[in-house]
Amino acid sequence: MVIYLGMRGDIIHPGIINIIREGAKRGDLLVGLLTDQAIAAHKRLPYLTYEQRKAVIEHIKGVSRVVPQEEWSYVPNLRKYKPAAIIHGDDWKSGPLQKERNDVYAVMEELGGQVIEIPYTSGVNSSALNEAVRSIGTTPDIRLKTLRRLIDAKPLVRIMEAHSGLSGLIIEHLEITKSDGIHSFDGIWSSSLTDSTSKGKPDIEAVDLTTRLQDLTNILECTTKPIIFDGDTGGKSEHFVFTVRTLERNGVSAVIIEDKVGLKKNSLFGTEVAQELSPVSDFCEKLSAGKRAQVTKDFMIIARLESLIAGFSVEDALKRARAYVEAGADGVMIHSKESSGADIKAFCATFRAEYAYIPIVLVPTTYNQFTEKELVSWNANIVIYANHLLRASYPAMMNVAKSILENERSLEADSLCMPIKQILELIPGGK
Ligand code: SPV
Ligand code: MG
Repeated sequence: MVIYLGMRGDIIHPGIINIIREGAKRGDLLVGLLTDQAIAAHKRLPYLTYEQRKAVIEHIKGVSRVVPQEEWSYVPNLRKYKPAAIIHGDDWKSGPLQKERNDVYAVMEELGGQVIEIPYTSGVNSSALNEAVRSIGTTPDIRLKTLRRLIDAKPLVRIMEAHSGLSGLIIEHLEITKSDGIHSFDGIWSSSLTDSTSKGKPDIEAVDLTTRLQDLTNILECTTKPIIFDGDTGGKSEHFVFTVRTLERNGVSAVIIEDKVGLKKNSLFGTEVAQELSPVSDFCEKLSAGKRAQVTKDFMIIARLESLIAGFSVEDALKRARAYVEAGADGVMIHSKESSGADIKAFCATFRAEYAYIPIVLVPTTYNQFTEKELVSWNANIVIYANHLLRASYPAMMNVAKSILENERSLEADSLCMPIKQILELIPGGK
């Protein structure tokens, strides 16, 4: 008889071996291995890919067969494989898996099968193990690949700007629990605007690439999540190929370059600043040179369309997007200052009708009334919150500075600040 066991299979510990042994004693153990898609809607992506996890699990003694479990719920697979029993640790009687447990009982009763609950192996704390894995960090190779995995696994990949190690740590660790699971940021935007602003410099490619990369190193050193690098215009093709190789070597997942020429100016400046677009063929040549230069197949070069910023039409953006995809772009970012979102929405609809699988990146700074669910309905794949942590930090610092000036002491400002004890504990190893 067939016994079903659903699992993530990322960290193998004695508790898992015990449940496999118990299952195998009772029949042929069918492992439903959760896919990236099944996990991503509820939790952080596993460290290993589905294929890597499968290769491990199918070689564990007692496992008869491994099949994908494509949903968080066990129910679809139980209906599909109709096992005689499902086996699970009894820890799901309380906590976040209670609903899944109730659903499993209902479907097994319907199928005339059994639910076997095995006492949870004490001394094994999977949250602690997960935390330990996180503290080991990552390798450039694993980090680099994660962005493509996330794009495949999630309806929308949520990226937040970091301009320092500290802001990177917020993105790395912040998690909130909502009714549909744990929400967190999936990755990091290395923004030219916030990086240069944090140095008191204008966003005009004045902070050179070497300095940008030094700042990026601070973020790389204290985070594991994938990084998308704002490559400005990419410079000349000859320079861009070096940028691509350097980013790739460091484990950055993607670079976005914009089709502007002349002195680069931030796209969100007022209309008084004229923005000049690159000739299509020059930009295509730069994209192709970058694609030829990359070593892995996973690194992504994303073409950023500035047509709407420079006052051209959605049709112009589409024409350019077609050419850029033809030249090898792995994705497109469409930008706009328009607050209604109508131009972006129109672009996305036509682009997606023509290209079913090329990722669309949106940066809803000016049209921020739309929720992530709405952006998904427009066919976006990645959302970038491009400057918010930096913009939040400035007024916070300003208030404290003003309070100290006004009161001629820091007592009143103290409640606006993080307690000293907390800041000492914030960075691991700081004590
Ligand atoms: C940045 O964050 O530097 C960007 C996005 O390029 S924007 O500022 O919106 O142009
Ligand atoms: Mg920028």
